[in-house]
This record gives sequence, structure tokens and C-alpha cells, in this order.
Amino acid sequence: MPDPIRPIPTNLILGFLGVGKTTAILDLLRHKPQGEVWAVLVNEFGEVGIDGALLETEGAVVREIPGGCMCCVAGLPMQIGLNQLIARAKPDRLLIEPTGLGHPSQILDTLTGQYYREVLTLGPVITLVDPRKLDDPRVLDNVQFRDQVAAADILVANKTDLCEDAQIQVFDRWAASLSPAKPQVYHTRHGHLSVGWLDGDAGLPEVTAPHAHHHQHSRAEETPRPSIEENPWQLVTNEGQGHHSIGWRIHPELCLDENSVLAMAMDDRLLRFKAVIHTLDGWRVVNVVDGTVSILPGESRELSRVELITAEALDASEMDQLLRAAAGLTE
Ligand SMILES: Nc1nc2c(ncn2[C@@H]2O[C@H](COP(=O)(O)OP(=O)(O)OP(=O)(O)O)[C@@H](O)[C@H]2O)c(=O)[nH]1
Ligand SMILES: [Mg+2]
Repeated sequence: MPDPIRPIPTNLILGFLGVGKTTAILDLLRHKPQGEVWAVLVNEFGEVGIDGALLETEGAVVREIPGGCMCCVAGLPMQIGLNQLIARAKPDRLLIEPTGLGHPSQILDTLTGQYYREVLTLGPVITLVDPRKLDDPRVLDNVQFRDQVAAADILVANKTDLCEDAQIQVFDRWAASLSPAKPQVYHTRHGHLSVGWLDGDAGLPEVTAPHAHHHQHSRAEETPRPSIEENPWQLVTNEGQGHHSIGWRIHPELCLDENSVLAMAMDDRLLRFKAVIHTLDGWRVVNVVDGTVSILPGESRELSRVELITAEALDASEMDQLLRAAAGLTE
């Protein structure tokens, strides 16, 4: 067990799929006090792990726990990852991004339990919300969304640049109606959170029982994955919580055609698409959520990573053929 001199201030950044959690952590890292070491623990629903690759660019020490929802990996896998991260980084602060498809209660239990009592101290839990989603009963009634909101000490409307004034007013009325009342409610864009919000103690409002929902994971890969040199095209799938993911790890010498990847990413059956890929025109970071596409130049990596999440199971081999075609690999 790690033995830090004082408990490490730790914050959870919660919010639904694609709301801007990684963007917010990247922004916080850019504004961290000089000389401090910050560590980030990130858990993605998919097996491939894209966010970790992005977060490393801002100088944080990053540990990924890919695969499944945090509520299911919050036990031993998270403890192992967290202990290794703390031992390696000896961080001044720890930020945790659980998957947007996750339920926060188990992770809160783990972090506030006996084992971590002297290792870390949980600061305010920050939950990001996209106000545009508040008219959708599928979101409002979603147990993960409700519990992410219930767990929040600080509730933040993000993506306000994409919102109508009326949508922001709906957010404000909804936030004001929550019981118990949220001590702090803010509006922001591009995940801009104030570093000062991270200080203090978590209020730990009541969140429903961890397994009030039922789901199973079928982990495609329990054994250690082969290296990218051994197997230059790796396809991995995951399912759970009514969602499915298909991911790829691809040798960087297999350059992808950007337009073909974008055509694949715009499939309206996808809830989320993200990728860090080597294209014929250089490295690109691709994000698609709610039909909004962002494609930015990126730093070179040891491999390309692609991930998509859907509510319905897709035919993985059909999607694989599309991506292979984008890489110029045809049968
Ligand atoms: N216009 C706009 N885009 C935003 C804002 N915040 C985030 N985005 C974009 O939304 C997309 C998803 O952002 P992420 O930070 O990856 O979201 P996330 O919550 O970490 O996503 P998951 O980890 O997949 O759940 C990216 O393309 C971001 O650039 C915002 O305030 N305004
Ligand atoms: Mg993320």
C-alpha cells in the first residue's frame, strides 16, 4: 500500500458520455499550479483507451483502466491501478474520470473506504451536464445520469456555446429544483473549470445502491493483449449497461484515409466515436458526439486507436471491413 506523507487531494469528474470530462481535465492540467505533479486515473467503457493517450499530452501521470464501467472495476482492478499510479507519480493531486456510462456509487465507496482513508482525501465531486440533454426523458430517467448528478457537490453546465438561452434556463430551473440543493452550480464551455473548485471536502450526498442496475460484461480480452508488432491490427469488443463498444489498436505504419474514417464515424447508429489515428496526412484526434464532429491535428503515438460506442450491437466484422478499407487493406 502506498505511504504518502499526507492524504492526496482527489476529485472525481463525472458526467455522461461525451459531455466534456476529458476536455475539462486537460484544461485543469493546463492551469495547475507550477511545480505540482498531478495524476489522472481514467476508466473508459471501451477496451482500447483513447482518453489516456490524450491526457498524457498535458504532462500528467496517467493510468488507464480500460474496459467496462467503473462500478464493475471499482474494486480490485481500480485499487491495483490506483496504487501503482500513486507509487509511480507521488502526486500532489489526483483526478479521476470514470466512464460516462458508469455508476458512481461503487467508486465513491472504494475511495472513501478504510483502505484509502489515510492515502487520499476526497474533494468536491464535479459533475458536468449538457443542458441540451435535459429535455430528453431517456437522459433524465437514466440511472447513471441521475446518480452522477446525485453525487455532485459542484454541478456544471458545459457546452453552453452550443446551447440556446432557453436551454440554459431549463438547466438553471432543473438544478435549482434538485434536492438536496447543490451548493455550487456553474455554466461553462470547453470544460473550463476553476482550479479553486477542486479544494475542500466532498459532501458525499446519498447515491443509490451500486447494483440497483443489472448488467453483465462480456470481456473479449481477459488475457494480456499481444504487442502491436506481433499483431498489427487488433479488434476488441465490449458490452454492458445496455451499450456496446468496438475498438481497434492499429500499427502506426498502417495509415488511414481521413475521409473514410470520418464517413464511418458519422454513422448515426453511433452514440460516440473517438480516435487518435495516423492518417495519410498526419496524426489526427477525432471526436464525434451528438452528430458534432471534431478533427484536430495530434501528436504522434506508438499506435492508432479507434473506438465506437452504440446502444444496439453492430456487426463488428462489418465495421472492421470499413476500417480496413480506410487503411487500404482489402481482401
Ligand atoms: N462546442 C463545444 N465542444 C465541447 C465542449 N466541451 C467538450 N467539447 C467537445 O466534445 C467532445 C467530447 O469531449 P470529451 O472531453 O472527450 O468528452 P468526455 O466526457 O470525456 O467523453 P467520454 O470520455 O467519451 O465520455 C470533444 O470533441 C470536445 O472537444 C464545449 O463546451 N463546447
Ligand atoms: Mg473522456
